[in-house]
Amino acid sequence: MKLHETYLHLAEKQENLIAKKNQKADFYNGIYDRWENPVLTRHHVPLTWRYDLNPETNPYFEERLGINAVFNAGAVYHDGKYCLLARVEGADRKSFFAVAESENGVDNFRFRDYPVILPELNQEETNVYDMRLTKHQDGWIYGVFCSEASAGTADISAAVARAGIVRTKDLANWERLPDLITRNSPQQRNVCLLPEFINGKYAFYTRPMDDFIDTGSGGGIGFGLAESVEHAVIDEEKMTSLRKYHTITEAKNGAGATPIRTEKGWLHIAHGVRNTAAGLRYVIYVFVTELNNPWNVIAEPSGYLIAPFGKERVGDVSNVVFTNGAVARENGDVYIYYASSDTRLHVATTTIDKLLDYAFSTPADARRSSQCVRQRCELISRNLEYLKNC
Ligand code: M1P
Repeated sequence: MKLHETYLHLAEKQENLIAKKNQKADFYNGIYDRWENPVLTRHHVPLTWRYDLNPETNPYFEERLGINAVFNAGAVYHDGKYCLLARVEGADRKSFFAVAESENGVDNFRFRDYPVILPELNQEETNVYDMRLTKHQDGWIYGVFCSEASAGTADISAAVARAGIVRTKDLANWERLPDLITRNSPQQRNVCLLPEFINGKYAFYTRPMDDFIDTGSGGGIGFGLAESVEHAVIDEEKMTSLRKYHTITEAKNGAGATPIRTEKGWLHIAHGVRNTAAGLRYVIYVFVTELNNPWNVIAEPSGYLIAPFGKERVGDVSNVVFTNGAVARENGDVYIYYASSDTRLHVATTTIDKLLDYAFSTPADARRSSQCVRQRCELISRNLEYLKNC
C-alpha cells in the first residue's frame, strides 16, 4: 500500500512545525516572558484525525473532518512531562479534549494518538470545553470543564452551562462523575477545583451566572465547599474576586489556571472581561487569596497581567486572551498556557517569586482617574529623587 504524495508532504511539514525550537520573544515587562511561537495550533493536530489516508475511499486526498482551532488548555506536570489537555474545535464547531505532551514545556508538543474519550452522562450534552486539571491531594487528577446543552426554548441559540467533572490517574482513562450542583446558581462556567481539602472538603472556585453569555447578577468569582466529589453539591457560594465598574472585570471574570499554592497565599491567574465598541475584550489578571480562607482576596494588582498583543489580537473571537492552565515546578518556574482569540495556544514563562512580587507590589486599582494619576505621580517623584542620588 502506498501513501499519497500530499500526505507525505503534509506529514513532513507538520514534523517541522512540531520540531521547531521556540524562543523568547522580544517583549519585556520584567514580570514574564512571552515566547515567539504558539505551542499548539490546528496545524499540530495529527493528519490521521483529519484525512482518510486510503486512496480508494479518498481519491482526491480531501480533508474529511476539518479542525478549526486548538486553544484553552488545562495543564499538569505528569510523569516527567508538561501535559496539556487542549480544547480542540472541529470545523463542525464541536469541541473535544486531547492531550499533548512536551519534555520542556515550550515547544515540541505532540498529541497522543487519540483524543480523550469523555464518558457521557446524557445525550443532551452538546459541547464540552475549557477543562481545568487539578492534581488533588486525594491522589486523583481531576478535570472540571464546561458542559453545554441547548436550553430547549424557542430561541435555538439559548444554552445552559454546567460544570462537568471527570477524574483520571493517567490522562488516558477517565471516570465521569455527576456534574457539580450549585444550589443558588442556575448556570456555571469556569469552575476549578483547588488541589487541597479545605476544612476536610473539596473546594471549588465557581462563576455563578444567570444566563449563558452574560453573568447577569453574578458578582464575580465564587467559592464553595462540597462534602463529596462523587456527588458534588455546593450549598453556599462566597464571593472572591469581584466584578467592578470601570475595571478589567467590569463585564465578567472567571477562574483561570488551577490556583498555585505559595508561601503567601493561593496565586490565581484568572480572566477579566470588559465591553468595548468593538465587542468584549478578555485579559488575564492575577489575585492572591489566603491559604486557609481561600475565598479571601489579599492582593489584587490593578489592570491586567497579559492582554492580547500583536498577532494574538486576531482570530475567531478577536481581542481575547484566556487561560485555564499553568504548570508551577518545584524550583519556582511557572509556565502559563494562554490562548489568543480562541484560535491558538501560547506559553508565557515566569516564576512564583516574580508573580508574588507583582501581586503584592503593584498598586491596587485606584478606581478613579484622579487617584490613578496621583498614584503615578508618587512613582515619578520617587524615581526623580532616586535618579538625583545616582
Ligand atoms: O470567547 C472567549 C471565551 O468565552 C467564554 O469565557 P467566559 O465564560 O468567561 O465568557 C468561554 O467560552 C471561553 O472558552 C472563551 O475562550
